[in-house]
Amino acid sequence: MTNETIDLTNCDRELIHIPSLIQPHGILLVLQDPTLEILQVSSNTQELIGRQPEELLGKPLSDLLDAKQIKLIQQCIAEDFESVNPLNLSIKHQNKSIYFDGIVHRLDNIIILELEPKKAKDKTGFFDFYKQVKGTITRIQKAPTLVEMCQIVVTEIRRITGFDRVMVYRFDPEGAGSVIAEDTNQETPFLGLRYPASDIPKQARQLYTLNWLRLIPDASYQPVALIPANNPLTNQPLDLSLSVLRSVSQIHLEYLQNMGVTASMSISLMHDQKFWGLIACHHSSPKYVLYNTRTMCEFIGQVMSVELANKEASEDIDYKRQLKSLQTVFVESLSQAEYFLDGMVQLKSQLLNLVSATGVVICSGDQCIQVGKTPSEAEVHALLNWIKPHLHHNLFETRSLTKNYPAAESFKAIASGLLALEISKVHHNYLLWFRPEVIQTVNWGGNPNKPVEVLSDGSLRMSPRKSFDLWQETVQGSALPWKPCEVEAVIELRSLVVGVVLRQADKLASMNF
Ligand code: BLA
Repeated sequence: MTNETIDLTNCDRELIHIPSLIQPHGILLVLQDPTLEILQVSSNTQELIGRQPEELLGKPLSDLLDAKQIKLIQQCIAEDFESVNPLNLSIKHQNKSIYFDGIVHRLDNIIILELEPKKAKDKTGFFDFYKQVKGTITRIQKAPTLVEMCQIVVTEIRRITGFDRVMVYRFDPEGAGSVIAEDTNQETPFLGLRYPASDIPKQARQLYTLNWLRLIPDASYQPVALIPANNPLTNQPLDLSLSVLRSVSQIHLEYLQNMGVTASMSISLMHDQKFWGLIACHHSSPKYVLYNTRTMCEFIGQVMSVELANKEASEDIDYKRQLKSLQTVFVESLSQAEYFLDGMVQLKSQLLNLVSATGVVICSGDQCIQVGKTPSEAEVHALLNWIKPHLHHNLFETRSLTKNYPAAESFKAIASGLLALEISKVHHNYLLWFRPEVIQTVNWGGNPNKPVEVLSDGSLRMSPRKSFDLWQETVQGSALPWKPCEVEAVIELRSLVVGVVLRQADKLASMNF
């Protein structure tokens, strides 16, 4: 059983954007642009509008919708789709009108129209929407910290939608994630639990950055096929990346069932154009959420995404101020220093404080001065030789050195965290900061090591875990992470110190002369 075989069937490879199936809570129609002839249709039309799919194929859309509605769709096609969705549509069946939210998008030279049934014609307008979200937006903006903002968001989304559980799920740099805010009526909290990166594979993350909201009203649904199965213009499976009804990966449905979740909705959170996390909603019974309500939730997610930058900037504000005043000390002292090593040694306690380190080594030429708790001189020399090819923009940063540099095992207790700065390669000037190991307990929502299943054809697949009960892991060899503001302070220090190094080089050159 090689890793390669598992790789071939792993979660990242599933083509989830072309399942050729939809969820059954709506109808999907593929229309020729601009004639609006029906090219492909989902096979559930009999159940929802009393028409056989075969009898609709090849017909103009006017066979289903009246002239006024057709005109509306034609106008939409000429406009920006996102702003017109949803369309208020109705189809006559046995002298009764069936009302739908029509959600339309373009895919190359075809139009995809999805119809989600609703009880009655929707009369809510912009002002109703505005009234509903206005207070929420103000509260989000006023929240003093990131965590408080997340708490407001989960409470508001739960109030608007009525889900059993609403969470903010934040990704960490490894792609795993933790629940950092929760509002629920369920007994067992998920707050603080961590989930591995493979719970949301790469291609799913990609789709969630295109589509900010995803609704699965009933995870135990029977998928609905498209007729014909392929897009007749391309003879390829229809790309459902932007479809709201796209059928969900079987593995994820199993995952939800194992978790005891019947309905799920998630809203993407983006920060600096990166996928930052999700607002994840669960319900223990089937739950449909109207398109307008979904738009409101999506809008809250977008406002929260914008606010993430502001909240992150105001995090650690006092600490950032402290770092700035330390920098002033460096500017004053270094402007007088003639030699790099002397200048730095005089500032040794400030050097430690600048990044909250417990040890620092100042290297110049073949001399190294150790301050606080650091590895031995010989260990520092060996480490420095290893670091040099691993520097990126003069920096190397890790919170678990043994992962990259196994020789660190012997000194991990005092130096699991390393922040290394190259000041001058030519003059061999380096600063190395260390942080001790902090043994941590990680609370996983179930064992994160996925079981591998052998399928009937002999192939292997990773399967979702069966139990989501608390699974504790003791993590060794890790220090507290370096904060972005600390890394920034070190980068700024470099530009100050480079001046001293140049002065020193000039002085030495003139002495030699
Ligand atoms: C999708 N996985 C998802 C989604 C979430 C999670 C939120 C988005 C769809 C949705 O809203 O339900 C994961 N949900 C979580 C996590 C929490 C939560 C971490 O509530 C924590 C509280 N999943 C697996 C394995 C595979 C896998 C082993 O466990 C693959 C082999 C796949 N997850 C998977 C796939 C999707 C997914 C393929 C995309 C589903 C789709 O959109 O079709």
